[in-house]
Amino acid sequence: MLIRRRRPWDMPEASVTPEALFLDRRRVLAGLAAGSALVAGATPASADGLFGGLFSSEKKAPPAPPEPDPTADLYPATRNPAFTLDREITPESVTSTYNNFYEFGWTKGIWQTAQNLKIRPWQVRFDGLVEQEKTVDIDTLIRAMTLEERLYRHRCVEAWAMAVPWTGFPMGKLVDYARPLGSAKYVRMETFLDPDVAPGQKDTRWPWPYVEGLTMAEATNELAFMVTGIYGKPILKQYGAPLRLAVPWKYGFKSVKSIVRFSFVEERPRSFWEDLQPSEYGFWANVNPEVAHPRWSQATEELIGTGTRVPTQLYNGYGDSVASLYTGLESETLYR
Ligand SMILES: Nc1nc2c(c(=O)[nH]1)N[C@H]1C(S)=C(S)[C@@H](COP(=O)(O)O)O[C@H]1N2
Ligand SMILES: [Mo]
Repeated sequence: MLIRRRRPWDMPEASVTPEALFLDRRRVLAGLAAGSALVAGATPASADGLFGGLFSSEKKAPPAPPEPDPTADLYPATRNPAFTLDREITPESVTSTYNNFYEFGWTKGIWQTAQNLKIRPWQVRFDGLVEQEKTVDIDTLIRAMTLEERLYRHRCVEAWAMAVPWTGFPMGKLVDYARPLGSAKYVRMETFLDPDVAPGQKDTRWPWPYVEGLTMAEATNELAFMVTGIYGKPILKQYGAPLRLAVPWKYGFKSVKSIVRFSFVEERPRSFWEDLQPSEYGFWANVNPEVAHPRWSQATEELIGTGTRVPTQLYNGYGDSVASLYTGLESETLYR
């Protein structure tokens, strides 16, 4: 018989998201050995005592008013008719209060804590295999691009889904701007690192900063989209302002938020979730209803805010655009 005893660092079941459920034991011990302030200073009696003070905002509320944004004049951008959907857009009141952004906490209700993030000034670094490494101010970068709106599906590996109107520009344009060398095989993307504003980053059991990667072919696919806005306005902090990725044929964890660095590299980058739990989260992470996550089925998905479930689609419905990226790669773990 398997007896599962609650350890002091376990979260109460109801507030645990499947992505964060495991916390591999080696890391827990490593965190304890390192004397992580979070663990050392906590009241061991309950998980609420451990995390409640940091990650407390679960209540539903309207989105926070955006600060004056230096690029506000660029919104709303023209909708690109090539990217529309057969399902309704999820309301802003739902998507702005239901987020995964572990830098700010373990629950879906991190939107208030995320308001601590300072998004100006914001510098973006381009380095690695490029003609010339450079650091660019976010507003300079955004104004060098032509913004457009696209309606995209968004499917989390936890089997929930949304449909959102992103504003941004194709990642292919960002790759052109970076001027990578022919030897570059992957783009590695990194989120900011600042434990003073992002309490989750104080927990040394996690491999911060958040890292993700794409092959050059994926990054330059027409669907890969750099997001700067949503609902016809500059993007709010909880969605990953001021610059995030949207790769809608992949599970949501690939769509890295609040990016500060793009590195063009020869070796496949090891991403945040892959580093944490390689048996559950891989590099490719393409949506596939027939390949279950080790702990749950991916056959259906909950449409957040509607109370209904619908069948999951292969490549989240984007197979026409992306299936050819994976021919010849059948031996890889493409769907996790
Ligand atoms: N830096 C960073 N990026 C991230 C995450 C995160 O925790 N940190 N969560 C990912 C996951 S698991 C999902 S499902 C999406 C959620 O995006 P949303 O909150 O805009 O719906 O962001 C992804 N990007
Ligand atoms: Mo996710």
